[in-house]
Amino acid sequence: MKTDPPPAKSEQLRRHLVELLLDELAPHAQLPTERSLAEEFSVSRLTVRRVLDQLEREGRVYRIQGSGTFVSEPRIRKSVELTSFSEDMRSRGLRPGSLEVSSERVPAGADTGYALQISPSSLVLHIRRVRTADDEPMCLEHSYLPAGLVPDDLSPEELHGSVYEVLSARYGLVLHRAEQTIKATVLDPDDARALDAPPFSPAFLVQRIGFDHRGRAIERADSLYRGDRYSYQLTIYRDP
Ligand code: 16G
Repeated sequence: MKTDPPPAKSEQLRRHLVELLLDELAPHAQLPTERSLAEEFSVSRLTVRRVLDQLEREGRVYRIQGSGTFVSEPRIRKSVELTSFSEDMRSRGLRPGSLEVSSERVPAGADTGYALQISPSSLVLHIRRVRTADDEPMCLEHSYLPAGLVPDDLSPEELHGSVYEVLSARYGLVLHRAEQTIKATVLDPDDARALDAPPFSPAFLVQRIGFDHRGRAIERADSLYRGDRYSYQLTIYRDP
């Protein structure tokens, strides 16, 4: 029987380092020295350097001259993860809540139907909530879920807590990807009252269409955040 030849030593070294980076070393931890890697894998230091150059180009490690090679930060930081309001607030050390909760089944209409890939006359569950952080109004949320995927109504307690947790526990619906647009806007008097903010004060409108693993659109949402209480933090990278 023909077997594949063993990978070249430089490839073995590369695989070993990638495993170390993925499983063992924390961001900013130092990698073994070039000399010890060269000895361990019986390769020249030039070979080690080439493998490290490649990892550096991929953004997996960074080097500090005279000090050594270190593990880079992971590319996706918490702040750009696809989170729910509840997770977002908890990660900031705040207690999430909801006020003025209502839900009703209504026809999707043209825009929501288009976003959710259903006909305008199909029903959606429209959930409206004022979301709070440590009891302070932060965000006014309108969420539209296809009634075909969410056949039962949510109880008042469920609507006050995390809707994403209910969707996952009850229907196995889990957001995998979302398309999101952030716009600057001002609060009209009704929205300002709900958010306990002055009329026409600045706000962010974040519009989300969320998809599950199968690519089905499972939510369209408009979240209106008070501009004085909320900041949107992104960590962005330039390709190496
Ligand atoms: C976030 C989502 C909103 C979703 C909600 C669920 C944005 C812009 N919007 O507010 O679409 O309905 O989380 O939060 O991120 P929950 O699980 O705490 O109810």
